Amino acid sequence: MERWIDAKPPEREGALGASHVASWRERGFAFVESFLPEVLLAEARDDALEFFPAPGSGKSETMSHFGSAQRFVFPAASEATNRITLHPALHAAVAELLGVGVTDLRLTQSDLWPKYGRPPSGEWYDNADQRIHCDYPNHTLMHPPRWDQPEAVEIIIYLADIDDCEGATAVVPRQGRDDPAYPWPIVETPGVAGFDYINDRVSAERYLRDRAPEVAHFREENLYAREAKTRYRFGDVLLYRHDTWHRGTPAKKRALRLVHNLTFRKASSEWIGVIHAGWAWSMYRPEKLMERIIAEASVEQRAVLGFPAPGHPYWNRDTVSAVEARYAAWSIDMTPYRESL
Ligand SMILES: O=C(O)CCC(=O)C(=O)O
Ligand SMILES: [Fe+2]
Repeated sequence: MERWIDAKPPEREGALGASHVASWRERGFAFVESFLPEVLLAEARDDALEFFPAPGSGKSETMSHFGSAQRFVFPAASEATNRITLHPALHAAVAELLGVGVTDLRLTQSDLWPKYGRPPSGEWYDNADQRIHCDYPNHTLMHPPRWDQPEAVEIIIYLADIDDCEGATAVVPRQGRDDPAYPWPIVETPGVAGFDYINDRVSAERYLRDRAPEVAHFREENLYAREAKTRYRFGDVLLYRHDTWHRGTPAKKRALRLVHNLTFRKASSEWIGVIHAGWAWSMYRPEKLMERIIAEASVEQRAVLGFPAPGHPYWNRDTVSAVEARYAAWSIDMTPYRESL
């Protein structure tokens, strides 16, 4: 029997509200109806449709399912995806879930991923029908701390509709402290603790049945048997965690499912890496996009990119003037930093 979860609206403008926060903290995810401007999301989708080969065009086969070949990595040529990445409503939602201020968030992922509807090939890295997993292994050097001390928020913004694309995200809602689906540490999964990394569900579970039948059994009984699928609409947002069991499921044949994937961590969790080249790397680009973004951003938005907030020990008269000199050509306003000295 398939289980489905429907997105629920945020409690009010500017706040997810207590029931979403409780869902994220206890069940491992919040599934929220679109709370970002529709026109902005539509612009991001259109930018993506312009770039990615149309399904069935014969060119989509060359496109990896993992990311956008750098095209939509922040800071991207797509202004819309940059504005989503820096959107105050998104930052407020993440801060609400983690229980910290916005200036204590750090961006560690922002990319737009295509998923083309194809039958699973069964190859180990095939992405069509993913094995159930947690995201922490390729985000952090460590292991997530205990459940009640979450460090990061993983985000999928759906830029497509399930009726057109299928390909729901399946999640395993955690049921309390003693839930057998959520033992600790989290090592019963491919790619961790010596198991080979296998993405494809059928191959991964076959491998585990062979190597570690008790692990395969645990996964079958506790994870796959309990997964519930997001009935997503355009703009809905799935917020989950590095320790939430979940997986991507096959997209509809010949469909192109677009999603914007983001991660924010707590500033203090330095062991969670930026999964892209880093936000300063693009400053070599001739168009000087990142310089402009920094100069035009708010103090909070800059902090999320790792720019020290006013009052941080980095700032003194010298550093305020030097950073001003670097960004003056884009009219940066250093007043809040200067006034905090
Ligand atoms: O595409 C999805 O719905 C989930 C993808 C996912 O979990 C992953 O690639 O780690
Ligand atoms: Fe994942």
